[in-house]
Amino acid sequence: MRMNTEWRIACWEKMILIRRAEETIAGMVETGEVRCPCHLCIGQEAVAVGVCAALEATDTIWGGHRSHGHYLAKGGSLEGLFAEVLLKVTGCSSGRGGSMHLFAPEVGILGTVPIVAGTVPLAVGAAFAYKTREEKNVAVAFLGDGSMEEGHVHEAMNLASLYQLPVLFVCENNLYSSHLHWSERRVADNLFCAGELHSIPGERVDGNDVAAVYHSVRWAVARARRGGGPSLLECRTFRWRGHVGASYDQDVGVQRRGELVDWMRRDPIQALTERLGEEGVNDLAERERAIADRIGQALAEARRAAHPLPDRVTKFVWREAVCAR
Ligand SMILES: Cc1ncc(C[n+]2csc(CCOP(=O)(O)OP(=O)(O)O)c2C)c(N)n1
Ligand SMILES: [Mg+2]
Repeated sequence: MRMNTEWRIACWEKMILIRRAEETIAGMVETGEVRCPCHLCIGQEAVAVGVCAALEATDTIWGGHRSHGHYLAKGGSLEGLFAEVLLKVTGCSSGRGGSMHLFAPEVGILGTVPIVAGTVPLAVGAAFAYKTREEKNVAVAFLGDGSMEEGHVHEAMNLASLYQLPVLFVCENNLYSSHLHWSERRVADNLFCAGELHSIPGERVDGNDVAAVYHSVRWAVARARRGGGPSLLECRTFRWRGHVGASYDQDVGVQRRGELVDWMRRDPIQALTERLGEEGVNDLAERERAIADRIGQALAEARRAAHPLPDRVTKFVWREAVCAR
């Protein structure tokens, strides 16, 4: 698709949807209505939207603990997300998973998993299946900068490269793993080079620039689809909220290094809003109201839904044979 005004509006709407949906969830975390742990991606929306805009519907993604944005960007249902964080039966994981276990295989969301870096071998496995079955799909693993410190990432990367599997590793480098800045964990700021040992090309991109992310992913996905093997993309970005929950980290006594103000100035949505204004788009407020209405309706529907009945709560969690024992 051409990156014209229409394309930018579509991306802007997705990013607004993610941000407003997460702000809504943040409010519900604060009031105690949402009780499962929620890791918000506010500030990082351009990565999710830029990546998913470059994928076909049949391509698949794996997300981690901070994946509301990935889920919505790939086309997961808004009501399914709200219902899931409220642990209702209409949730995208039937209310058994909560915020960190989002599934919507019908739109290519094979799952979000809170095991740090779990997405990497899972996506490599999916890509192995695509190659074996001669399907043209590409699998995407979202991973955080902290995930790069898990040993199995390299095992999976090695295999992906050896078999030239159609997989893309999207590292969202928000500079922190929980409350540790990268410089407290690594000797060099070089994550995009992490695949070099495995001959996996790496690139660093401004993760707050949706067009830049899209552009890089298009290239990597096209390469993977024609049998060129895996790629690694490091997207530089920043989460505005704390590691988990609605606050800004202050509650756990951690002061990040004063970067927040700087990164808020680089708000990915504001940048796109300004660009669209320059292009003469003057109905963004109206579009934003329509998104707010959508959110209100989806949330009302999720609130009306039931929780799983206590005697059915293990359904969809274990294999039936295990449950029966
Ligand atoms: C294998 C494993 N180790 C530790 C944790 C606890 N944990 C949850 S999120 C997180 C930090 C992950 O940081 P990063 O990968 O940079 O993602 P971000 O939270 O910044 O999006 C940790 C250590 C976990 N869930 N899984
Ligand atoms: Mg991180």
